[in-house]
Amino acid sequence: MNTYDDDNIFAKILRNELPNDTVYESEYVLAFKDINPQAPVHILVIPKGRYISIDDFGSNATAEEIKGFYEAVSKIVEQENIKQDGYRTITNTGINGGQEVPHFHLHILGGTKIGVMVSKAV
Ligand code: DGP
Repeated sequence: MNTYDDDNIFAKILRNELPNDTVYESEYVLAFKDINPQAPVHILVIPKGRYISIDDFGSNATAEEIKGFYEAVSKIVEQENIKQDGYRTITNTGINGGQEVPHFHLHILGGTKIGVMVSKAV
């Protein structure tokens, strides 16, 4: 997957063609509740730019976009009251990573103890 797919679900959400439950928005990111939550707090943070994966974002995003992304994460964990007790962030990438939506996104999971880091792959 080397070319950004403008028809992916998160691109449609960014264009307001699909609804979402927004918890935070800035010039650089949109953050909304995962449709299939795996924890009491399960938020997806996505850059507004067209990036497929974390490595695409790291290689091609501007310094402002990268800073804006991580500043948003800091604000969201404060806003959602999960900073004190902790939380997990996950970014799935490509086939082996189990990425379903080819627009870079960070899962933020919290509100309870999150289980084992990975299920056994083999
Ligand atoms: P990943 O496997 O890392 O690509 O996770 C994609 C996540 O996106 C998955 O947890 C479910 C979520 N998701 C898929 N479609 C939608 C949608 O239309 N709205 C919202 N809010 N979340 C979605």
